[in-house]
Amino acid sequence: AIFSHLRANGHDYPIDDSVGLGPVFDGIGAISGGGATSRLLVSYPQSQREQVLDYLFKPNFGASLHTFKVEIGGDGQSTDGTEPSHMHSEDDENYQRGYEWYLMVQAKKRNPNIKLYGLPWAFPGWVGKGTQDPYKYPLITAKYITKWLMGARKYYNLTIDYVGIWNERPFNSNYIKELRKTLNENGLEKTKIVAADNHWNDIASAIQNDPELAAVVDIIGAHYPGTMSPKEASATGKPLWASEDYSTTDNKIGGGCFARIINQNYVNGNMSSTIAWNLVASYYNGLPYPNDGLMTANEPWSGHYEVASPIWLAAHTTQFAFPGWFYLKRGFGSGHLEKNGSFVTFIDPTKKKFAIVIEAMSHEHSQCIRPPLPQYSITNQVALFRLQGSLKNLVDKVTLWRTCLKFNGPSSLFERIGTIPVVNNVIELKIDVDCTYTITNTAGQRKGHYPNPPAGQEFPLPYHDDFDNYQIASEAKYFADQTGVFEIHNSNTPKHGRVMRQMVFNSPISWCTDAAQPISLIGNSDWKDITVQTDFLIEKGEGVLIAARIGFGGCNIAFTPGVVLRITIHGYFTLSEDLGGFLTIHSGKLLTPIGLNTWHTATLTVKGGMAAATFDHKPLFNNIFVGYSEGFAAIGAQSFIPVQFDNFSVRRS
Ligand code: 147
Repeated sequence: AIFSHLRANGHDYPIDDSVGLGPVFDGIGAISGGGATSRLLVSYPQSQREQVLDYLFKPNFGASLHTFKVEIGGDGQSTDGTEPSHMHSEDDENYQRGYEWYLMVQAKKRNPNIKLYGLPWAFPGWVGKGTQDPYKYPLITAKYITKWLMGARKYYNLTIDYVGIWNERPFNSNYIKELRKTLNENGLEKTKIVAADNHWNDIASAIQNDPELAAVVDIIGAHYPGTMSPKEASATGKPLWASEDYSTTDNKIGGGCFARIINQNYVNGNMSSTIAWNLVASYYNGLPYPNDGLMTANEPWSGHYEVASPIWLAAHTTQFAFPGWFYLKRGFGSGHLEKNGSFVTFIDPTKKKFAIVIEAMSHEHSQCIRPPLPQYSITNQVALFRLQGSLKNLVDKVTLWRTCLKFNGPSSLFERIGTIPVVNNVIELKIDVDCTYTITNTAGQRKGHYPNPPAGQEFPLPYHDDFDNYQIASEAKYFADQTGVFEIHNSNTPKHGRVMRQMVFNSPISWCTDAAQPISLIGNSDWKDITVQTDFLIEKGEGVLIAARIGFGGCNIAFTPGVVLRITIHGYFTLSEDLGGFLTIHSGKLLTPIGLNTWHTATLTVKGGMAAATFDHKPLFNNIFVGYSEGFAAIGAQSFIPVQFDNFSVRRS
């Protein structure tokens, strides 16, 4: 009688598996790559690096991700930089490059059940034999991708659970079949194919019209689906995933976005997995999509990082339900709330454990980067969740966890509120706007915490690196390759020890646009008055670049302004105001031709509106007016050639 009064104020929602279960839940995940999004994380001091990895991957601690998707590096620009391929050329194979291997190992170490998913953005040029088409020789591409999965198994004992086709670019049915065949021939029958990491309709209709394709595609993955999927996609009978989504600044609105799409991708679009781009924003703020991770860690020199709200909104699902559990059907445990917002119920295969995730995000506090979010309004409300079927008479209390995003004060993030009674199989919950709740009869969840990391700090100057203290084939800390790939290798001159070498000798099959000049950035996008110095050696080809005030990177790298000094083996130099070298403002002859395979030293100084340079410690020019701009320091090459760098430094001028 006491409760009948309260119930009158609430809306009734049956939580009922007696009508059958919904789809299998395939987990919540995040992407490293697409591209170079984790670049700075791997240069963190070990303790902070491990802490960040715990916030991301450790079960019952933070985001506790179920799926980890990584870029299969392709030597090309893929958003915030390039990632190295395991095969720079046809006869090259190396499984020590980059940082995705390390991250996958660390993810698995924390959670042996985490699912791994690989997807290429760019491909090395040889895969298309000089064309921009990775499907021209499907068998070559299939073998190239299969080798990456075999390398994961052989060198790291990693099983790749899912592999994709070509990020946000056309798929090719013939290639997908060839990939399946090649995987199978190499003992990778269990790896599932996700297609095609782009739109719904093209892949859905291809599957409908081609039984052989239908037989080899395991999952349809679409990007930024705006929580919707078309009938054509469901009609294939394949699991539907938001295989890339989110990409929103990791502030409270980013948290709101993530909470809303995690639930509504299922409620509206029948999707059984949501994967966020990106895992952790570990790239310079001056690069595209700053802070679009689940959290930010882009100051390896200070060790500072920020655990952001999306971590805790992920936890509302990830710490309570697991891949292999089931969604309850829409209308019987999942759906929209009466006054907007949504709820999703997960049940484990034994039908004894469950979790209900409720989000009540307002429109203005949950907009994602794309697509536009149709207008709606939401008010506080009371829900009465009525447990039926297997959940009837199962428990007399449940635990409540809550996040409330506050836009004029501190939020409460992933708080364990306590237990609430289940009375006559009804759970009553007061739902406030901009809050997310999880109700469960499971235990073990935890809001993980480490003492605050060190305070943030600007990139420290003066800066110097002789590249001697690195593993072969790794990347020098803080350098962010934007075209080409720069790796640590032994110099052919013993006194130079280890050096940084440009390793891509043909232009890649680009995902977006690579510059004609390999280039690696370092420092800060607002540096103005600096001197950049480096030793260099040209093994082959034209020339080397040393630059300051590089304005931007990412997919616009080819068009960046900057102050760029080029030195060629023929004994000439030019100074231009852009990377492309179209805006040359000064040029001249060196005192001596430099030739191949000899070490030289150059400096470029910018101060106020002026630039100056030295070559082999003698002045090259002084007081050339370059205007007032700001940007990163950089080193690079005139084209895709092998060049080496050593004793790199930046100081204030
Ligand atoms: C995606 C890419 O797959 C990611 O690598 C990353 O670039 C991410 C950033 O938001 O975006 O690509 C898209 C880029 C633009 C659109 C959609 C996806 N768009 O404009 O609709």
